[in-house]
Amino acid sequence: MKLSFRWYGDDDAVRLDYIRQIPNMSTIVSAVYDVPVGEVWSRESIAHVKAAVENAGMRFEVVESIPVHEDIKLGKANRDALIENYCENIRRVADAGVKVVCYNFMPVFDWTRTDLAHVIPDGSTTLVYYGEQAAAVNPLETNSDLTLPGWDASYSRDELRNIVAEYNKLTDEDLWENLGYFLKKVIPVAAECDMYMAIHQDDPCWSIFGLPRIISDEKDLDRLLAIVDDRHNGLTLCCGSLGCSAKNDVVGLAAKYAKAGRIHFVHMRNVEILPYGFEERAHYSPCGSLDMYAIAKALHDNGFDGYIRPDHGRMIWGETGRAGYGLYDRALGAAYINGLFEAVEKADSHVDTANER
Ligand code: DNO
Repeated sequence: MKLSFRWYGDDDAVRLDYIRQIPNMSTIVSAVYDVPVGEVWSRESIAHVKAAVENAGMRFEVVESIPVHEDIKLGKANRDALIENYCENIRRVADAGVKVVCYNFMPVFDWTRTDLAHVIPDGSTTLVYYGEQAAAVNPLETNSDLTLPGWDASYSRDELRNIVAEYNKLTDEDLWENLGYFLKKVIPVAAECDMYMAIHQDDPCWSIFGLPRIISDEKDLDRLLAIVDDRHNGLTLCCGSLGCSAKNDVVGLAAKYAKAGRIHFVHMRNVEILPYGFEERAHYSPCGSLDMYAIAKALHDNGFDGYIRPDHGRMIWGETGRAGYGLYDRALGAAYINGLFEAVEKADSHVDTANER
């Protein structure tokens, strides 16, 4: 397991030298943020991120994300040029030493919550999704000023409405077709550069604001992996995205896809499933619905040796900042991940030693 941490570049209030002080922290997950979606990243900007990370004593080996332009997802006439730009970005980050690219294929809105600072009994604040609040934060139908770090803020409300109107004409099957078209062009380039593409599941793993969403469960993941049956077409296993629905057995999925060699990146996060939605919780298993030990063991036992990062944290100890992406609670998550993996690895080596005796 290679422990990693997401960093939003020079504008991130969380400093690289602080991240470096988390035990076992080796890798920074980042991206180029100064180029509009769909365009080619300059080699200078990529080199800038790499140098900052390396100067702080870590490696820049995971990109999260190279965003997929909406016109690719919509299958529009200009998609070939946009896909060529995407491929060029893969080549460029590969040249800089990046090994994994995380991306998603969610129409318009990336991860979505209905309250970014819900106070829980211990006094910390967390991100929640309550079904009954979803309509109130729908930026298409309300004046909600909700924005999340994953949303592309460059669209005006009218532009959003137009794009959504285009998606409304698309069926799930159309979206699958557009994803297939994209993968058949991108994966061969990734394979050439030995870059592991790692799709992120829809978060939450159901349709929101009436938009199609197709990467939500085991059947979807099987279908996705079969489109191009090559290890370079792989997954970011996002425990919290899959785990916010009881229909997904995250431990079973971790075991299955790790065994197949298709998980290249893991987001570790615990959530509490509620009858009306879910709440993000501290990473420790008893704090939520997921068995984080069992997930770590399933990954380890099935040969996973890729990158893991703690996912969103609560805001604790008075910290303020980017929703889900403060330092303190994510650092606690990272320390916990270290503990889980030390336990499963040592338990294994003790069994081996006992067998040898
Ligand atoms: C949320 C993140 C997502 C993720 C993208 C990948 O915190 O996990 O925004 O980066 O979906 O493209």
